[in-house]
Amino acid sequence: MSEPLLIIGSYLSPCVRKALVLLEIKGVEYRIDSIVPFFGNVEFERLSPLRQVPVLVDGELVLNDSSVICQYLEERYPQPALYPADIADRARARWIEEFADGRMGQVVIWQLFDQLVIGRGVWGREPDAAVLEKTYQQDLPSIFDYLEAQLPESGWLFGELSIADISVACFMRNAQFARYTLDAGRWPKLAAMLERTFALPAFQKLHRFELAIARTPIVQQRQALIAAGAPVSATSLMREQPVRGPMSRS
Ligand SMILES: N[C@@H](CCC(=O)N[C@@H](CS)C(=O)NCC(=O)O)C(=O)O
Repeated sequence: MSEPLLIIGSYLSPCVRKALVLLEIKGVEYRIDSIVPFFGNVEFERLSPLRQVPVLVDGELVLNDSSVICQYLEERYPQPALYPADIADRARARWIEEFADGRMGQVVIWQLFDQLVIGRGVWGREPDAAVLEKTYQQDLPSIFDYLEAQLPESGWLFGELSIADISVACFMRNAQFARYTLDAGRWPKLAAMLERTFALPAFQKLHRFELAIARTPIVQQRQALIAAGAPVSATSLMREQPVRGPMSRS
């Protein structure tokens, strides 16, 4: 029997979450080494030259970048389909995924989650009030205005649930961890889409493991996940002291 797939990267990373949601919805068995990328060891750096998560290991195959990984999972495990069948919709769904990874990554992760959670938890750094102010007043609203305009009156972005809805929701989960509440009066279609996405069994299951580590010191997270019943890998690529990677904006 072949080894289950391995995902390297923390349950609290939005890009890791995207890959995990696909694995869960497609019913694929996997193990996870839930490390914060800054704590990856030399072997992690060999597998991930940018020192970023997620990494997917499938036998001899090592893949980096959540979009590359999700595309691979879709092709390797086509059912249920999570990319629209229509060619134009499929391209637009990939754009929304790119918008989430790129712009939401910049604002939700680096200007919000990093400021309020990673900065304090990993580097012992206090948030920059000016960055937070601009994030709350300008950058987040412009992202939500754009997404609100893309959404239909009801339902998912492209008819059925797709990588587009999943990608947006994965980043908004981190906004929640940074104690941000979306104004459902101002962005009602986005709020409704997120509520439906977070109610999916895959998101709910992953959220239990996210909560198990959200307020747990990094060195104790592996044990906390084992105790919570997460499919933790037999070995870990974690080191003791954090280091910044070549792409780090933290
Ligand atoms: N485009 C990449 C971005 C990956 C990424 O930025 N991952 C973050 C965690 S969400 C990370 O590893 N950050 C550490 C760093 O950039 O040094 C993807 O979609 O996988």
